[in-house]
Amino acid sequence: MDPLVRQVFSELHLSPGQVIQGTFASRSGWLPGAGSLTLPVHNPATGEIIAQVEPTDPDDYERLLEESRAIGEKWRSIPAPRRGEAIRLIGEALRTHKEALGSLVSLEVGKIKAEGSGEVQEMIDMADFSLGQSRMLYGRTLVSERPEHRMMEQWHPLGVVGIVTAFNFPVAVYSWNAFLAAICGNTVIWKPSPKGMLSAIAVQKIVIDVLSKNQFPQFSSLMIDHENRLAERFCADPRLGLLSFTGSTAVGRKVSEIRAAQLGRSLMELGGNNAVLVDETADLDLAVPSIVFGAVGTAGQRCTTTRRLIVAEEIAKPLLDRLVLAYRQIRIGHPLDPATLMGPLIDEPAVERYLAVIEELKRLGAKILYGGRRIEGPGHFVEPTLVEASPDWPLVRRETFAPILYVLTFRQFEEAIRLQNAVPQGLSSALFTTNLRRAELFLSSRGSDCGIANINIGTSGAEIGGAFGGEKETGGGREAGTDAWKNYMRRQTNTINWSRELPLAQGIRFRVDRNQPD
Ligand code: UN1
Repeated sequence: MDPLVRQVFSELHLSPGQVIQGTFASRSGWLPGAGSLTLPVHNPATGEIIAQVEPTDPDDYERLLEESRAIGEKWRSIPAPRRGEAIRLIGEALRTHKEALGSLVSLEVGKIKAEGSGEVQEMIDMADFSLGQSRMLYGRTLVSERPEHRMMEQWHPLGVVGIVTAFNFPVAVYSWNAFLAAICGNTVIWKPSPKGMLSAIAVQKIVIDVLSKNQFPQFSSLMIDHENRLAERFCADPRLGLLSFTGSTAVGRKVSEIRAAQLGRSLMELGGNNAVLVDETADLDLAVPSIVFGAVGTAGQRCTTTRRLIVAEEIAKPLLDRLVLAYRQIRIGHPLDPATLMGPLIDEPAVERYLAVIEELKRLGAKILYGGRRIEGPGHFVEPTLVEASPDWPLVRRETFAPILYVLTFRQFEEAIRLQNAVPQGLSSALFTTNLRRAELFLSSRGSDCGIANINIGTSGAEIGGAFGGEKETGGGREAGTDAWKNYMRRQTNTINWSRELPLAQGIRFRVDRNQPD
């Protein structure tokens, strides 16, 4: 085993060479899996197996649910600012292990080290944010229409919150949900993607270590699923006060239907098809690096990845020349090599989906300006691809989780906005311009229809302080910043009568004269 991997494993208490347990129940601790089944963890840059994980025994599912529910009764009776203190301590532990955890994320999902560490920083930021929020679970006092009555709103926890996360942000998305859910008084059960399970286990170990050292209840449980044997049961479980799902639109749609059928709450963060618009007044020194980071960062596997470039005809040539030059300099390689700017795709099926799109583009006669090939050798590497496309092609409307950037052009600015909005997804969007009127139009109700709309910065790399999520097929959910905490709570309206009368609302008179026996 590589010395770095050994060091990362030992710092994060993962035993190299031994099968790692993948189930943590809040009271029973780590549970053995069922029989001899183990799941390999691959390094997508080399194809090597770096660990073996024992998935959750389906027979343990009930125990996970019931223990989480039981521990929730204790957890929710701890005052919210104390719960915030638990999250602060987790944030401190994440600071200590930032480098090791960042490296593990890079090793497991192939994002470059800077992005792996950036993801852990996103968790630390979420911990700080949640600590502050734990003192701000504000309800309102309302004026009553009746004399000597007081009304107020309170927020209460939902119970057990289910969190399903995707491989591309194997740890940060847990923190968006779990840290806020926890300060709100919920317990959580986390089902990570099987392609990001080792990072999830490492995070779970950090969390439980902090909680047990500080005598806090274990609010976070983990289950590693195999072939979706537990996922369906989990998503359909009416005992979950909320199911937060991050993943593809296709799966999210199914999960949403199951939840809606039982009127259960869900929080959806699904696919994006994000565009950068560049008008003829744009500062290309800002636009070029933003487009490259947006399209190539995380090898095009972010939900916020820039997938469409919508550029004014008169500026297309200079912009594309600069982009091709920049693409040529992108160092592709092992994600832990500091010179690398783009790592591998997550697995072989992802490479096949990339190649299928390239084939489709060739059939359509598209002009590929850069890239379009797989890089032979070990690992799942492909070239970042820049291609002229037509907005009418069905593949431009789809989200392909790969570094393929479609270039479209426009003449009128209104047309650019129309193109931006003409896809089923609505996550992130950006406009590069120095024209104030266009900037404001883009952000107005006649502009971008996305949950995120930026001026002179790219589509990806959002800060946690803003609510994160999008419209249409992106699912409508908002996570992380501003008032996303309300997702994890139920609202209760209280009316308190401190008078000696019983006036009814709306002035209704309803009274029996005698209601006491003589
Ligand atoms: C995702 O790809 O699921 O804004 C999340 C960003 C990151 C989060 C991406 N902060 O790109």
